[in-house]
Amino acid sequence: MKKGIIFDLDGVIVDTAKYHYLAWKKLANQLGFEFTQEQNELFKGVSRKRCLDILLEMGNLSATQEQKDVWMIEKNNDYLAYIEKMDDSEILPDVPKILTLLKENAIPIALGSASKNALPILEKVGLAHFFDVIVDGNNVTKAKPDPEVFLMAAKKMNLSPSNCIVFEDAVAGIEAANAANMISIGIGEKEVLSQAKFIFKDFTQISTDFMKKLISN
Ligand code: B16
Ligand code: MG
Repeated sequence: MKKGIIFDLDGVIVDTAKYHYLAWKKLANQLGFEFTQEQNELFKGVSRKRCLDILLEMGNLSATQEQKDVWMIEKNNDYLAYIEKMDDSEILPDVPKILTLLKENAIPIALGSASKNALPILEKVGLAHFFDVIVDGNNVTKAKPDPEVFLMAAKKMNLSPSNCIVFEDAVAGIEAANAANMISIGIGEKEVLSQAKFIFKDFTQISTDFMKKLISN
């Protein structure tokens, strides 16, 4: 059966977590508390709305939905200012090599991201043309670890979930891929992503042979 590959964005294709961190930190500081890089780890793969709720819990603050909406807009505007300056130098190592190999083998490529800014980021770094399907935070109602984002990507590729392979850097994303009955490949630390079927530190550790076996029928 034909295979399809689904990529997460932040932490797999580009490292936008550092920009999310700076924008959330600015908001936290404005609200009167600190926000560390370690705390930012909890935000990876998590929706913007949920991130704000976690941030407010960290600061022991509560707010009306109206106020939260204002803060989310402010945070996103700060984040977009960083995105605006991105270029292809921010693509994580060997990502173009893997995407090219998949294209050469006519394997459908999808994006499955929680971000509502996914398309502009892909365009900024010059990778948008590789993607046959994009499912992101604008399309889904349920955030990872719910499998909705990946199931929607499979459907748009006209593939059954069991023929899809997911590259993910977040625990919630690996859980979502497993719940979707897809092959999960963790990009990051073994200790963190232990629920993934395969784990690699980054794409430089993935051989062409491994990729060819993965996509073979
Ligand atoms: P936005 P991914 C996720 O991207 C990020 O890891 C997470 O930190 C962020 O809160 C989320 O996107 C929403 O992003 O504010 O741009 O809609 O890893 O799912 O590609
Ligand atoms: Mg991610």
